[in-house]
Amino acid sequence: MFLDRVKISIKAGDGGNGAVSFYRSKLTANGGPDGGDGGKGGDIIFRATKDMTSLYSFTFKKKFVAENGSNGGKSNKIGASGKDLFIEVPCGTVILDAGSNKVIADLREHGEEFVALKGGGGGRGNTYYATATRQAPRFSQSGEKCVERKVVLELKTIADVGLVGYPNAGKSTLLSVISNARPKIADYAFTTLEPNLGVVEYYDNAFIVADIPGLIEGASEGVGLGHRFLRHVERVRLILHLVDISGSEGREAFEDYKVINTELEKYSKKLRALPQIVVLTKCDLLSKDELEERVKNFKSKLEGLGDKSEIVTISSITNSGLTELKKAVWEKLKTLPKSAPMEVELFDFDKRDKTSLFVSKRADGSFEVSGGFIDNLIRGIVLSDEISFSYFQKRLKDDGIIDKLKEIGLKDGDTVHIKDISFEYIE
Ligand SMILES: Nc1nc2c(ncn2[C@@H]2O[C@H](COP(=O)(O)OP(=O)(O)OP(=O)(O)O)[C@@H](O)[C@H]2O)c(=O)[nH]1
Ligand SMILES: [Mg+2]
Repeated sequence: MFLDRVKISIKAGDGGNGAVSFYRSKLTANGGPDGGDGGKGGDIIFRATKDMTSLYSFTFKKKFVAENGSNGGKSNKIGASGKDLFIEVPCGTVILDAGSNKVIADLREHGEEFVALKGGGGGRGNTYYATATRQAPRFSQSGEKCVERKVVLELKTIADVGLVGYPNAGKSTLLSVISNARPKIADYAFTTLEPNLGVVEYYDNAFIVADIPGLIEGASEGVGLGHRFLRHVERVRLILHLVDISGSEGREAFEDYKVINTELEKYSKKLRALPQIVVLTKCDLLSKDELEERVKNFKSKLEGLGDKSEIVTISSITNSGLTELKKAVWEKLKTLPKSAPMEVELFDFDKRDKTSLFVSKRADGSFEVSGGFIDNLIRGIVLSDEISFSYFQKRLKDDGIIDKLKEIGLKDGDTVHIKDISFEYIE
Protein backbone atom coordinates (compact mmCIF):
# COMPACT_ATOMS: atom_id res chain seq x y z
CA MET A 1 0.00 0.00 0.00
CA PHE A 2 1.20 3.44 -0.79
CA LEU A 3 -0.08 5.99 1.63
CA ASP A 4 0.58 9.53 0.55
CA ARG A 5 -2.08 11.34 2.50
CA VAL A 6 -3.21 10.75 6.04
CA LYS A 7 -5.23 12.57 8.66
CA ILE A 8 -4.08 12.41 12.26
CA SER A 9 -5.04 14.09 15.50
CA ILE A 10 -2.57 15.85 17.72
CA LYS A 11 -2.87 17.30 21.17
CA ALA A 12 -0.33 19.20 23.20
CA GLY A 13 0.00 18.42 26.91
CA ASP A 14 -2.19 20.28 29.36
CA GLY A 15 -0.54 22.51 31.90
CA GLY A 16 -0.38 21.21 35.47
CA ASN A 17 -2.53 22.82 38.14
CA GLY A 18 -1.13 25.29 40.60
CA ALA A 19 -1.06 23.98 44.18
CA VAL A 20 -2.92 25.23 47.24
CA SER A 21 -0.71 24.76 50.24
CA PHE A 22 0.40 26.58 53.38
CA TYR A 23 3.69 26.53 55.10
CA ARG A 24 3.62 24.52 58.29
CA SER A 25 6.27 23.78 60.86
CA LYS A 26 6.48 23.12 64.57
CA LEU A 27 7.26 26.76 65.15
CA THR A 28 4.74 28.32 62.78
CA ALA A 29 1.20 27.19 63.29
CA ASN A 30 -0.21 29.21 60.41
CA GLY A 31 2.36 29.90 57.76
CA GLY A 32 1.79 31.75 54.51
CA PRO A 33 0.74 30.18 51.24
CA ASP A 34 3.42 28.10 49.54
CA GLY A 35 1.63 26.33 46.69
CA GLY A 36 3.87 26.06 43.63
CA ASP A 37 2.94 26.61 39.97
CA GLY A 38 1.97 23.73 37.70
CA GLY A 39 4.40 22.59 34.98
CA LYS A 40 3.98 23.35 31.28
CA GLY A 41 2.51 20.68 29.02
CA GLY A 42 4.62 19.06 26.28
CA ASP A 43 4.71 20.48 22.73
CA ILE A 44 3.81 18.60 19.55
CA ILE A 45 6.79 18.82 17.20
CA PHE A 46 7.07 17.36 13.71
CA ARG A 47 10.53 16.36 12.49
CA ALA A 48 11.55 15.33 8.98
CA THR A 49 13.72 12.26 8.60
CA LYS A 50 15.37 10.64 5.63
CA ASP A 51 14.87 7.25 7.28
CA MET A 52 11.18 7.21 6.36
CA THR A 53 9.94 7.03 2.79
CA SER A 54 6.20 6.80 3.24
CA LEU A 55 3.42 7.71 5.62
CA TYR A 56 2.67 4.03 6.07
CA SER A 57 3.29 3.94 9.82
CA PHE A 58 0.42 6.37 10.33
CA THR A 59 -2.02 3.63 9.28
CA PHE A 60 -1.59 2.11 12.71
CA LYS A 61 -1.23 5.19 14.84
CA LYS A 62 -3.34 8.25 14.22
CA LYS A 63 -3.55 9.90 17.61
CA PHE A 64 -0.64 11.74 19.19
CA VAL A 65 -0.84 13.23 22.64
CA ALA A 66 2.04 14.99 24.38
CA GLU A 67 2.57 14.56 28.10
CA ASN A 68 0.74 16.80 30.55
CA GLY A 69 2.60 19.04 32.96
CA SER A 70 2.60 17.90 36.60
CA ASN A 71 0.77 19.79 39.30
CA GLY A 72 2.62 22.19 41.54
CA GLY A 73 3.49 21.09 45.04
CA LYS A 74 3.95 22.47 48.49
CA SER A 75 7.04 24.49 49.47
CA ASN A 76 6.61 26.36 46.18
CA LYS A 77 7.60 23.29 44.23
CA ILE A 78 7.03 23.84 40.51
CA GLY A 79 5.44 20.91 38.69
CA ALA A 80 7.57 19.07 36.12
CA SER A 81 7.05 20.01 32.47
CA GLY A 82 5.43 17.41 30.21
CA LYS A 83 7.77 15.84 27.65
CA ASP A 84 7.57 17.21 24.12
CA LEU A 85 6.29 14.70 21.59
CA PHE A 86 8.30 14.41 18.36
CA ILE A 87 6.43 13.00 15.38
CA GLU A 88 8.75 11.82 12.63
CA VAL A 89 7.68 12.22 9.02
CA PRO A 90 9.51 11.59 5.73
CA CYS A 91 11.29 14.51 4.04
CA GLY A 92 8.89 16.15 1.64
CA THR A 93 5.91 16.04 3.99
CA VAL A 94 3.56 18.96 3.88
CA ILE A 95 1.34 19.54 6.91
CA LEU A 96 -2.09 21.06 6.48
CA ASP A 97 -4.74 22.16 8.95
CA ALA A 98 -7.52 19.65 8.36
CA GLY A 99 -10.20 22.23 9.07
CA SER A 100 -9.17 24.96 6.65
CA ASN A 101 -6.87 22.91 4.39
CA LYS A 102 -4.24 25.62 4.78
CA VAL A 103 -0.59 24.61 4.64
CA ILE A 104 1.06 25.13 8.00
CA ALA A 105 4.46 23.59 7.32
CA ASP A 106 6.60 22.13 4.58
CA LEU A 107 9.32 19.84 5.93
CA ARG A 108 11.91 19.19 3.26
CA GLU A 109 15.30 18.68 4.78
CA HIS A 110 16.39 15.88 7.11
CA GLY A 111 16.19 17.16 10.67
CA GLU A 112 13.90 20.08 9.94
CA GLU A 113 11.41 20.67 12.75
CA PHE A 114 8.11 22.40 13.18
CA VAL A 115 6.41 23.09 16.50
CA ALA A 116 2.76 22.58 15.64
CA LEU A 117 1.23 22.95 19.08
CA LYS A 118 2.68 24.47 22.21
CA GLY A 119 1.92 22.78 25.50
CA GLY A 120 -0.52 24.44 27.89
CA GLY A 121 0.85 26.83 30.49
CA GLY A 122 1.00 25.71 34.10
CA GLY A 123 -1.47 27.20 36.57
CA ARG A 124 -0.30 29.58 39.29
CA GLY A 125 0.02 28.23 42.79
CA ASN A 126 -1.80 29.99 45.62
CA THR A 127 1.37 31.86 46.54
CA TYR A 128 0.70 34.04 43.51
CA TYR A 129 -2.70 35.13 44.79
CA ALA A 130 -1.52 36.29 48.17
CA THR A 131 -1.96 40.03 48.74
CA ALA A 132 -1.82 42.26 51.79
CA THR A 133 -5.55 41.88 52.30
CA ARG A 134 -5.80 38.29 51.12
CA GLN A 135 -3.09 36.53 53.05
CA ALA A 136 -4.41 32.99 52.86
CA PRO A 137 -5.83 32.31 49.41
CA ARG A 138 -7.37 28.81 49.32
CA PHE A 139 -7.39 28.73 45.57
CA SER A 140 -4.94 28.38 42.75
CA GLN A 141 -5.11 28.45 38.98
CA SER A 142 -5.73 25.29 37.01
CA GLY A 143 -3.38 24.46 34.14
CA GLU A 144 -4.20 25.56 30.60
CA LYS A 145 -6.11 22.82 28.80
CA CYS A 146 -5.17 22.07 25.20
CA VAL A 147 -7.65 20.93 22.62
CA GLU A 148 -7.14 18.13 20.13
CA ARG A 149 -6.50 19.32 16.58
CA LYS A 150 -6.57 17.49 13.28
CA VAL A 151 -3.91 17.81 10.63
CA VAL A 152 -3.39 16.22 7.24
CA LEU A 153 0.05 14.94 6.28
CA GLU A 154 0.78 14.83 2.59
CA LEU A 155 3.91 13.33 1.14
CA LYS A 156 5.07 15.23 -1.89
CA THR A 157 7.95 13.39 -3.43
CA ILE A 158 10.65 15.82 -4.37
CA ALA A 159 11.95 14.50 -7.66
CA ASP A 160 13.83 16.59 -10.21
CA VAL A 161 12.08 15.11 -13.19
CA GLY A 162 8.56 13.79 -13.62
CA LEU A 163 7.42 11.35 -16.30
CA VAL A 164 3.95 11.99 -17.64
CA GLY A 165 2.03 10.50 -20.52
CA TYR A 166 -0.74 8.13 -21.53
CA PRO A 167 -0.86 4.61 -20.10
CA ASN A 168 1.48 2.30 -22.05
CA ALA A 169 3.52 5.25 -23.35
CA GLY A 170 6.54 3.50 -21.87
CA LYS A 171 7.16 5.56 -18.74
CA SER A 172 8.02 2.69 -16.43
CA THR A 173 10.10 0.98 -19.09
CA LEU A 174 12.14 4.14 -19.57
CA LEU A 175 12.67 4.49 -15.82
CA SER A 176 13.81 0.86 -15.66
CA VAL A 177 16.47 1.35 -18.34
CA ILE A 178 17.89 4.67 -17.17
CA SER A 179 17.70 4.28 -13.39
CA ASN A 180 18.15 1.83 -10.54
CA ALA A 181 14.37 1.48 -10.18
CA ARG A 182 12.64 -1.77 -11.17
CA PRO A 183 9.01 -0.77 -11.69
CA LYS A 184 6.36 -3.14 -12.95
CA ILE A 185 5.99 -3.07 -16.72
CA ALA A 186 3.21 -4.59 -18.80
CA ASP A 187 1.31 -4.07 -22.01
CA TYR A 188 -1.95 -3.12 -20.33
CA ALA A 189 -3.05 0.35 -19.25
CA PHE A 190 -2.52 1.41 -15.65
CA THR A 191 0.22 -1.04 -14.83
CA THR A 192 1.68 1.59 -12.56
CA LEU A 193 -0.65 2.14 -9.63
CA GLU A 194 1.66 4.04 -7.38
CA PRO A 195 4.54 6.39 -8.05
CA ASN A 196 8.04 4.98 -8.56
CA LEU A 197 11.23 6.85 -7.98
CA GLY A 198 14.57 6.17 -9.59
CA VAL A 199 18.00 7.70 -9.40
CA VAL A 200 19.54 8.34 -12.81
CA GLU A 201 23.31 8.66 -13.04
CA TYR A 202 24.84 10.78 -15.70
CA TYR A 203 28.64 10.82 -15.46
CA ASP A 204 29.34 12.24 -12.00
CA ASN A 205 25.88 13.65 -11.65
CA ALA A 206 22.60 12.20 -10.52
CA PHE A 207 18.98 13.25 -10.63
CA ILE A 208 15.74 11.73 -9.35
CA VAL A 209 13.01 10.74 -11.76
CA ALA A 210 9.42 10.03 -10.71
CA ASP A 211 7.24 7.72 -12.73
CA ILE A 212 3.53 8.06 -12.03
CA PRO A 213 0.39 6.29 -13.25
CA GLY A 214 -0.73 7.15 -16.75
CA LEU A 215 -3.13 10.02 -17.46
CA ILE A 216 -5.97 9.95 -19.93
CA GLU A 217 -8.48 12.45 -21.21
CA GLY A 218 -10.82 13.40 -18.37
CA ALA A 219 -8.26 12.49 -15.66
CA SER A 220 -9.06 15.78 -13.96
CA GLU A 221 -12.68 14.60 -13.66
CA GLY A 222 -11.50 11.30 -12.22
CA VAL A 223 -11.40 9.20 -15.41
CA GLY A 224 -8.89 6.34 -15.21
CA LEU A 225 -6.92 6.71 -11.99
CA GLY A 226 -7.67 10.42 -12.02
CA HIS A 227 -4.98 13.02 -11.66
CA ARG A 228 -4.35 12.81 -7.91
CA PHE A 229 -0.93 11.27 -8.54
CA LEU A 230 0.14 14.49 -10.18
CA ARG A 231 0.86 15.77 -6.69
CA HIS A 232 3.99 13.63 -6.83
CA VAL A 233 5.33 15.59 -9.75
CA GLU A 234 3.94 18.94 -8.66
CA ARG A 235 7.31 20.05 -7.42
CA VAL A 236 9.61 18.66 -10.09
CA ARG A 237 11.68 21.05 -12.14
CA LEU A 238 11.29 19.38 -15.47
CA ILE A 239 8.70 17.17 -17.11
CA LEU A 240 9.49 14.41 -19.56
CA HIS A 241 6.37 14.13 -21.60
CA LEU A 242 6.31 10.65 -23.15
CA VAL A 243 4.40 10.17 -26.36
CA ASP A 244 4.17 6.84 -28.23
CA ILE A 245 5.25 7.83 -31.74
CA SER A 246 4.67 4.33 -33.13
CA GLY A 247 0.92 4.64 -32.77
CA SER A 248 0.92 1.15 -31.26
CA GLU A 249 -2.18 2.05 -29.28
CA GLY A 250 -4.04 3.27 -32.33
CA ARG A 251 -4.02 6.93 -31.34
CA GLU A 252 -2.42 9.92 -33.01
CA ALA A 253 0.76 11.06 -31.27
CA PHE A 254 0.22 14.80 -31.45
CA GLU A 255 -3.38 14.48 -30.20
CA ASP A 256 -2.06 12.52 -27.21
CA TYR A 257 0.41 15.29 -26.48
CA LYS A 258 -2.29 17.95 -26.49
CA VAL A 259 -4.72 15.93 -24.35
CA ILE A 260 -2.13 15.30 -21.64
CA ASN A 261 -1.12 18.95 -21.58
CA THR A 262 -4.76 19.94 -21.14
CA GLU A 263 -5.04 17.56 -18.19
CA LEU A 264 -1.86 18.99 -16.66
CA GLU A 265 -3.24 22.49 -17.04
CA LYS A 266 -6.53 21.49 -15.42
CA TYR A 267 -4.63 20.14 -12.44
CA SER A 268 -2.41 23.18 -12.02
CA LYS A 269 -1.30 26.04 -14.20
CA LYS A 270 2.05 25.94 -12.47
CA LEU A 271 2.59 22.33 -13.49
CA ARG A 272 1.69 23.09 -17.08
CA ALA A 273 4.11 26.01 -17.08
CA LEU A 274 7.08 23.76 -16.17
CA PRO A 275 9.59 23.17 -18.93
CA GLN A 276 9.05 19.92 -20.84
CA ILE A 277 11.17 17.68 -22.98
CA VAL A 278 9.03 15.73 -25.41
CA VAL A 279 10.15 12.10 -25.52
CA LEU A 280 8.88 10.21 -28.53
CA THR A 281 8.94 6.56 -27.53
CA LYS A 282 8.94 3.11 -29.17
CA CYS A 283 10.83 4.32 -32.25
CA ASP A 284 12.04 0.72 -32.76
CA LEU A 285 8.55 -0.19 -33.98
CA LEU A 286 8.89 2.06 -37.04
CA SER A 287 11.07 1.87 -40.10
CA LYS A 288 13.70 4.59 -40.42
CA ASP A 289 11.76 6.46 -43.09
CA GLU A 290 8.45 6.17 -41.31
CA LEU A 291 10.01 7.43 -38.10
CA GLU A 292 11.63 10.40 -39.82
CA GLU A 293 8.35 11.31 -41.44
CA ARG A 294 6.38 11.12 -38.19
CA VAL A 295 8.96 13.05 -36.17
CA LYS A 296 9.01 15.76 -38.84
CA ASN A 297 5.25 15.94 -38.74
CA PHE A 298 5.19 16.13 -34.94
CA LYS A 299 7.83 18.87 -34.96
CA SER A 300 5.96 21.03 -37.41
CA LYS A 301 2.73 20.71 -35.40
CA LEU A 302 4.63 21.64 -32.25
CA GLU A 303 6.11 24.68 -33.95
CA GLY A 304 2.63 25.50 -35.22
CA LEU A 305 1.56 25.90 -31.61
CA GLY A 306 4.58 28.08 -30.87
CA ASP A 307 5.74 25.35 -28.46
CA LYS A 308 9.54 25.43 -28.15
CA SER A 309 9.94 22.16 -26.22
CA GLU A 310 12.93 20.06 -27.20
CA ILE A 311 12.19 16.66 -28.79
CA VAL A 312 14.16 13.47 -28.16
CA THR A 313 13.36 10.20 -29.90
CA ILE A 314 14.07 6.98 -27.99
CA SER A 315 13.56 3.27 -27.74
CA SER A 316 13.80 1.59 -24.36
CA ILE A 317 14.12 -1.74 -26.14
CA THR A 318 17.13 -0.97 -28.35
CA ASN A 319 18.35 1.78 -26.00
CA SER A 320 18.61 4.21 -28.88
CA GLY A 321 18.46 7.86 -27.85
CA LEU A 322 18.88 7.17 -24.13
CA THR A 323 22.26 8.82 -23.76
CA GLU A 324 21.02 11.84 -25.71
CA LEU A 325 17.99 11.96 -23.43
CA LYS A 326 20.07 11.86 -20.24
CA LYS A 327 22.31 14.58 -21.64
CA ALA A 328 19.34 16.76 -22.61
CA VAL A 329 17.83 16.33 -19.14
CA TRP A 330 21.05 17.15 -17.33
CA GLU A 331 21.79 20.20 -19.49
CA LYS A 332 18.29 21.48 -18.85
CA LEU A 333 18.36 20.79 -15.10
CA LYS A 334 21.58 22.76 -14.80
CA THR A 335 19.73 25.86 -15.98
CA LEU A 336 16.76 25.39 -13.64
CA PRO A 337 16.69 26.53 -10.01
CA LYS A 338 16.24 23.92 -7.29
CA SER A 339 12.59 23.64 -6.45
CA ALA A 340 11.60 26.33 -4.00
CA PRO A 341 10.00 25.52 -0.67
CA MET A 342 6.28 25.57 -0.74
CA GLU A 343 4.73 28.95 -0.11
CA VAL A 344 3.46 28.60 3.38
CA GLU A 345 0.78 31.10 4.24
CA LEU A 346 1.46 32.88 7.48
CA PHE A 347 -1.28 31.33 9.45
CA ASP A 348 -1.40 31.00 13.18
CA PHE A 349 -2.46 27.37 13.49
CA ASP A 350 -1.78 27.27 17.21
CA LYS A 351 -3.69 30.44 17.99
CA ARG A 352 -5.05 30.45 21.53
CA ASP A 353 -8.23 32.39 22.03
CA LYS A 354 -7.88 34.33 25.25
CA THR A 355 -9.78 37.43 24.24
CA SER A 356 -13.13 36.59 22.67
CA LEU A 357 -16.18 37.42 24.77
CA PHE A 358 -19.82 36.81 23.94
CA VAL A 359 -22.90 37.74 25.94
CA SER A 360 -26.37 36.59 25.05
CA LYS A 361 -29.87 36.28 26.44
CA ARG A 362 -31.45 32.84 26.50
CA ALA A 363 -35.10 32.12 25.66
CA ASP A 364 -35.91 31.57 29.35
CA GLY A 365 -34.77 35.11 30.17
CA SER A 366 -31.45 34.14 31.73
CA PHE A 367 -28.07 35.35 30.45
CA GLU A 368 -24.99 33.60 29.16
CA VAL A 369 -21.35 34.60 28.93
CA SER A 370 -18.90 32.59 26.81
CA GLY A 371 -15.63 32.87 24.85
CA GLY A 372 -11.90 32.39 25.31
CA PHE A 373 -11.59 35.29 27.74
CA ILE A 374 -13.98 33.71 30.20
CA ASP A 375 -12.48 30.21 29.72
CA ASN A 376 -9.14 31.62 30.72
CA LEU A 377 -10.49 33.62 33.65
CA ILE A 378 -12.30 30.62 35.09
CA ARG A 379 -9.07 28.62 35.33
CA GLY A 380 -8.25 30.60 38.45
CA ILE A 381 -11.59 30.20 40.19
CA VAL A 382 -12.62 27.73 42.86
CA LEU A 383 -16.35 28.23 43.30
CA SER A 384 -16.62 26.49 46.62
CA ASP A 385 -14.19 29.02 48.01
CA GLU A 386 -15.84 32.21 49.10
CA ILE A 387 -12.80 34.40 48.57
CA SER A 388 -12.17 32.92 45.17
CA PHE A 389 -15.76 33.44 44.13
CA SER A 390 -15.82 37.04 45.26
CA TYR A 391 -12.59 37.59 43.32
CA PHE A 392 -14.38 36.17 40.27
CA GLN A 393 -17.31 38.54 40.73
CA LYS A 394 -14.98 41.47 41.08
CA ARG A 395 -13.28 40.51 37.80
CA LEU A 396 -16.66 40.31 36.06
CA LYS A 397 -17.33 43.87 37.15
CA ASP A 398 -13.81 45.26 36.58
CA ASP A 399 -13.43 43.69 33.15
CA GLY A 400 -16.73 45.21 31.97
CA ILE A 401 -18.60 41.93 31.58
CA ILE A 402 -21.44 43.01 33.87
CA ASP A 403 -21.76 46.24 31.85
CA LYS A 404 -22.02 44.23 28.64
CA LEU A 405 -24.74 42.08 30.20
CA LYS A 406 -26.59 45.18 31.38
CA GLU A 407 -26.52 46.50 27.82
CA ILE A 408 -28.57 43.51 26.75
CA GLY A 409 -30.99 43.83 29.67
CA LEU A 410 -29.48 42.21 32.78
CA LYS A 411 -31.35 43.24 35.95
CA ASP A 412 -31.13 42.54 39.66
CA GLY A 413 -32.14 38.94 40.40
CA ASP A 414 -31.53 37.57 36.88
CA THR A 415 -29.66 34.30 36.42
CA VAL A 416 -26.26 34.30 34.69
CA HIS A 417 -24.66 31.14 33.22
CA ILE A 418 -20.90 30.98 32.74
CA LYS A 419 -19.66 27.57 31.64
CA ASP A 420 -20.94 25.15 34.30
CA ILE A 421 -21.63 27.90 36.78
CA SER A 422 -25.00 29.57 37.31
CA PHE A 423 -25.57 32.35 39.81
CA GLU A 424 -28.05 35.06 40.60
CA TYR A 425 -26.95 38.59 39.84
CA ILE A 426 -27.31 40.92 42.82
CA GLU A 427 -26.73 44.63 42.25
N1 LIG B 1 8.65 -1.81 -28.71
C1 LIG B 1 8.71 -1.09 -27.63
N2 LIG B 1 7.89 -1.37 -26.61
C2 LIG B 1 7.99 -0.62 -25.51
C3 LIG B 1 8.93 0.44 -25.36
N3 LIG B 1 8.76 1.00 -24.15
C4 LIG B 1 7.77 0.30 -23.56
N4 LIG B 1 7.30 -0.64 -24.35
C5 LIG B 1 6.20 -1.57 -24.04
O1 LIG B 1 5.01 -0.83 -23.83
C6 LIG B 1 4.21 -1.46 -22.83
C7 LIG B 1 3.88 -0.44 -21.75
O2 LIG B 1 5.05 -0.06 -21.09
P1 LIG B 1 5.09 0.58 -19.65
O3 LIG B 1 6.47 1.04 -19.39
O4 LIG B 1 4.47 -0.34 -18.66
O5 LIG B 1 4.12 1.83 -19.88
P2 LIG B 1 3.68 2.95 -18.84
O6 LIG B 1 3.69 4.25 -19.55
O7 LIG B 1 4.48 2.86 -17.61
O8 LIG B 1 2.16 2.53 -18.59
P3 LIG B 1 1.23 2.74 -17.31
O9 LIG B 1 2.00 2.38 -16.11
O10 LIG B 1 0.09 1.82 -17.55
O11 LIG B 1 0.82 4.17 -17.33
C8 LIG B 1 5.02 -2.64 -22.32
O12 LIG B 1 4.56 -3.80 -22.96
C9 LIG B 1 6.44 -2.32 -22.75
O13 LIG B 1 7.22 -3.48 -22.97
C10 LIG B 1 9.80 0.68 -26.48
O14 LIG B 1 10.64 1.57 -26.48
N5 LIG B 1 9.65 -0.10 -27.55
MG1 LIG C 1 3.94 2.43 -15.77
